[in-house]
Amino acid sequence: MAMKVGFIGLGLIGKPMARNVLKAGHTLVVWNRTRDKARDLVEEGATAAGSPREVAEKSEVVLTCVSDPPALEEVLWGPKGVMEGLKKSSVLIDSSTVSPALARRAAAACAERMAEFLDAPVTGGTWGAEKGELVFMVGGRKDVLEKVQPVLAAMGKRFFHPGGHGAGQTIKLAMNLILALQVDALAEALALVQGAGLEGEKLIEVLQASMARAAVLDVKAPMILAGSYVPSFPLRLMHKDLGLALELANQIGVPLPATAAAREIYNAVKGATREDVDYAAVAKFWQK
Ligand code: NA7
Repeated sequence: MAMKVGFIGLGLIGKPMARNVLKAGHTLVVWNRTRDKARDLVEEGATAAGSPREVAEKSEVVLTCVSDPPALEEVLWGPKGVMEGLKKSSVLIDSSTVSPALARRAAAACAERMAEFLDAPVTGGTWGAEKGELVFMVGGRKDVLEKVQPVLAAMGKRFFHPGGHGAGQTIKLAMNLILALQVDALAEALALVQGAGLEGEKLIEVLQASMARAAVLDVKAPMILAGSYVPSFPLRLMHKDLGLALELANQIGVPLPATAAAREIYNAVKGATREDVDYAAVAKFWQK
């Protein structure tokens, strides 16, 4: 069933997601802060809106995928924001990674407008977004998730529903905490092995045949060994996610000591690196 879909935030993940919505036959209205990024989608059949409000006015389903909490607040509540135009019975789906508290605030604002909300962060990176094979973690009502399935199915292959509003974001922050620590641990172990005069590849070979085998090894170990960090998932966003995990942990009184230590390392590399790099660049902390 074709739906009227709006998409706000055409970044590394957002744009391929929006393109797949269009390819699946839905009507697509788009808005991006830097307008040029919408141009190719318009050539492919989307309509460019002048503001997030206009996107909302023209859509049954509004998707947002922006960098961080301030960016989401800006597109939802800023001047000409989504909340000014959101239609009754429409569904706002946020695929940015933000705090569960912000997700619940967005859900409450939608409810005031008789609209529905789902927090729906994703995993799978640009590769998964391009293939339409993202994995979604969805917080909100199950019947709303079912209602927007025709749209989500264009972008993803698996949909988990861990609970009510904010649950998707909670799971996403927990997952990214693990990825950040895994890559940090890999970088630290490589520093040990290389510092002892062995080739890093020797460690990777053994890891791949051991209990320590993990998917991040396939993608991130070659980056670290080559010292080449073209962003697939930028370090600035992983740094943001670690901050969000610690913020949540502080609110609910759960200690996350390893995450706190890792965030300091990501913070040091972020502060010392001018270009946009992948989070595997955390290894630069040990590379002199
Ligand atoms: P990108 O490629 O950094 O894209 C970020 C997007 O967010 C991009 O469209 C930005 O617009 C937009 N953005 C950032 N700040 C604002 C403000 N203040 N107002 C409006 N729009 C804004 O990120 P990804 O696509 O890789 O990731 C998106 C989310 O998914 C993020 O939460 C990840 O953690 C997961 P721009 O083009 O810069 O004008």
